[in-house]
Amino acid sequence: MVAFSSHVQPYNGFMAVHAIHAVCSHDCPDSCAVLVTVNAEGRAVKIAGDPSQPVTRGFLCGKVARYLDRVYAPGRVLYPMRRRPGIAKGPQSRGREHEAFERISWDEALDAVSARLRAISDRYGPESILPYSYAGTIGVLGYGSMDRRFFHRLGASRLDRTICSEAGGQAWNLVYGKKLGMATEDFRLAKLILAWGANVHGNNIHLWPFIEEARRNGARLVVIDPYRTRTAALADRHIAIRPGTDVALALGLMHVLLNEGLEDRAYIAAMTHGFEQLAARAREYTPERVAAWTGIAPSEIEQLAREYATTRPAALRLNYGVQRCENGGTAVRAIAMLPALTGAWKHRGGGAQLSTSGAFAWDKNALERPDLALASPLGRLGRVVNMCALGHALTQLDAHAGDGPPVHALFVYNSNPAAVAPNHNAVCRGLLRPDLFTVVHEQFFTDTTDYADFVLPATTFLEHTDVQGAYGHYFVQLSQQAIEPRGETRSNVWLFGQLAQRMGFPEACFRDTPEEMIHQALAIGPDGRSTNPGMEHITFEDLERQGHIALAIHADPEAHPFLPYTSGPLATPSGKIELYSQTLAAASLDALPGFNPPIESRWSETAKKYPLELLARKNDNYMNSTFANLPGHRQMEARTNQKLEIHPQDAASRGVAEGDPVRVSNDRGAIELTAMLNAHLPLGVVAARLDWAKQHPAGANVNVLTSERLTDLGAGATFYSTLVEVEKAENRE
Ligand SMILES: Nc1nc2c(c(=O)[nH]1)N[C@H]1C(S)=C(S)[C@@H](COP(=O)(O)OP(=O)(O)OC[C@H]3O[C@@H](n4cnc5c(=O)[nH]c(N)nc54)[C@H](O)[C@@H]3O)O[C@H]1N2
Ligand SMILES: Nc1nc2c(c(=O)[nH]1)N[C@H]1C(S)=C(S)[C@@H](COP(=O)(O)OP(=O)(O)OC[C@H]3O[C@@H](n4cnc5c(=O)[nH]c(N)nc54)[C@H](O)[C@@H]3O)O[C@H]1N2
Ligand code: SF4
Ligand SMILES: [Mo]
Repeated sequence: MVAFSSHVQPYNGFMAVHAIHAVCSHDCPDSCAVLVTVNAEGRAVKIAGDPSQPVTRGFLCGKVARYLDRVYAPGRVLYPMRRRPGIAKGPQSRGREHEAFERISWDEALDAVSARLRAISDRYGPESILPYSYAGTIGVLGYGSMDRRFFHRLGASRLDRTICSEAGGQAWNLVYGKKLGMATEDFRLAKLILAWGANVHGNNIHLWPFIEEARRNGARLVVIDPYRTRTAALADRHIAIRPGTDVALALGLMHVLLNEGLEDRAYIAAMTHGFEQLAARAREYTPERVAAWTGIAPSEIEQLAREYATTRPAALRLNYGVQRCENGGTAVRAIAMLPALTGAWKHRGGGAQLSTSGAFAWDKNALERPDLALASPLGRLGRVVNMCALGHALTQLDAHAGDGPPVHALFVYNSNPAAVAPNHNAVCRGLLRPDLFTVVHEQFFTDTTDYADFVLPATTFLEHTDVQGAYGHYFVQLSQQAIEPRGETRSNVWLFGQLAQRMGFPEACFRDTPEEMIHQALAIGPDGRSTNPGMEHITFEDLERQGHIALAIHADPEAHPFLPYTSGPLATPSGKIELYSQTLAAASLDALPGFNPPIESRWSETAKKYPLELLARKNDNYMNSTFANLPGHRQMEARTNQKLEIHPQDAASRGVAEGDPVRVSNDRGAIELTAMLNAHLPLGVVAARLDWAKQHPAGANVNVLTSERLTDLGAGATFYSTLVEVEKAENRE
């Protein structure tokens, strides 16, 4: 364990303390720099933001400010556990998890799990083993390194990690080639900020002070979101667009600004490809047509277009909210084109940010070692299974008949699929299969551990070392281990290294230490510096000393502000910003953005039976399903816990009043919630929150309603394209 700054001070009069530099590893754009104060007994006694980090500037969100409640929670899984003989899988042991499992040693656990995986691989082929992980930690090692090596060497199926950002990511790359965006700190220079499908206050709080600074200097904030988030409530204007209609709005804005000659011809000529084709398409999207889809008045569309095109600098914070609809890929493509038409990228404080992750060129090959698949029994990389269709993969046993065996073993880590995956009922049916072997590496007894054969104890970011980039800023940060792992908790790197050795994999890379792997991620060269593009000035020792180091593009922002997409060539086929996509044309897809209403929307046949559009939302004080088990965090969400928010008119027409129990249902499932009237919702739109299913009296969560249908680009999840009906619960037969 290496201390970042080990200044010894008196604490409580007796004990020595030191502060260690860590990084919040939760799946959040901010990747906060954290200082953990540890007392002489090795216990973390304080967690705070590191004031020296230029973006996260010394404060933490409400969830992580209470992180010690999580690390030291009485419910932590501290030891390897095996399901007791005779205890069936499923929700019936909820609340009695410690009785359903028995404690075993790590040796027993590793032996038993590796033996079972080997037997399943021998019998059904290695692709019958499916890893299931997402972003429990976004540390570079914890997210994907030793685990990938292990599963490649095994020949297991590969998971297509599409549940979050793939639609938007692919869409952005079709337009710009690479996920870059304006520097977060530069939002303070903007005069107009559009937060489009971006709950800044809830999900990206460290951008908020920069927005506030801009507003103190005269900037206006406009929020485009069907839901009145706190961000929207605090904005100068909230445009409550109907879900899934952003493509139409973006094209409508283009229509107006092109009609009025407000585009930047010089920028368009220099930097873009396909302008004439896009302009022709945009001509079809008159404000009147767009108003009919979006529910936004034509005059408001015109005003927004003029304001956006004539205010400089104009900043767009586009987040992943818009791409959780069936047409979400196209929505991101269309919105991303707006700053290309107005030339907003040219001005510091202008442009857009969806993600900054494309700037971090980690050495993924060294970390993940896809070459190890050649040594697997399969002799090649395993087939790919889309994580959004887990229910399908586990229940339709011939689903993969064409490309491999059914899934017989599921290895879950960094994720809680029995809460977060769409079509929850299908997922749970799959997890209940008696012939499915399930291992879960976790910090807590989640919804998913209810279905596990083995539960293995995982560390938190205070208990392991990692290196991290960000998708909301341009700093590389080292996260140092602050405390000894509680109980027998172990990191992802340790677990998969150990399992590989039990499987008899001879490759030396399975014995790499975290520090060696950080060197590999940075591709440290002979002179001690990283050889990754944009990181050449970074050494491990400097990271240890400073905690955070800006990427080269952001090393001296005052002298050389980063203005992405202002010079070429870009990483697109044409080398330019692609308003017309040759890639899509070649795939026989629409090369231009065009509006198609989602199948699950008010315009579809299904809406006759299920007329309400549901937003199955995240919580400001949880991280997806993380924190939902902690009483302090639940208290912070008490207002909306297990509520169904509904417009008063939609409620009245169903005889529903505030506080009534309501049944929310569709063909996939049903859940009982409590009605909460919300006049800020567009008519026909309802909202509910993601929660642990086991927190609900009937063991359900909103994902009983969401579908496994995939987005138009990137095969992503469509949580925000869900049709339901609502009735008073007493009306049930
Ligand atoms: N506190 C907190 N922070 C988080 C998370 C969390 O759960 N809690 N999750 C993290 C994760 S995993 C991610 S991916 C990021 C996501 O960050 P965001 O992209 O901000 O995530 P969402 O909350 O999914 O969506 C943002 C907003 O989009 C709106 N929206 C839904 N449908 C539409 C639509 O059709 N059009 C438009 N214009 N808006 C729409 C939603 O109402 C929501 O308020 O946040 C991260 N940060
Ligand atoms: N209805 C609905 N569903 C959604 C969303 C939504 O907005 N609405 N959002 C979707 C989105 S954007 C995302 S990204 C996904 C998120 O889905 P997940 O990535 O599954 O997110 P979490 O719910 O945060 O669960 C992460 C789990 O990893 C565990 N964990 C944390 N650190 C470690 C570690 O170091 N090792 C191991 N082994 N485990 C660890 C945590 O304890 C936690 O239980 O959810 C999706 N599901
Ligand atoms: S969840 Fe996000 S805002 Fe909160 S501490 Fe972590 S990185 Fe920072
Ligand atoms: Mo996400």
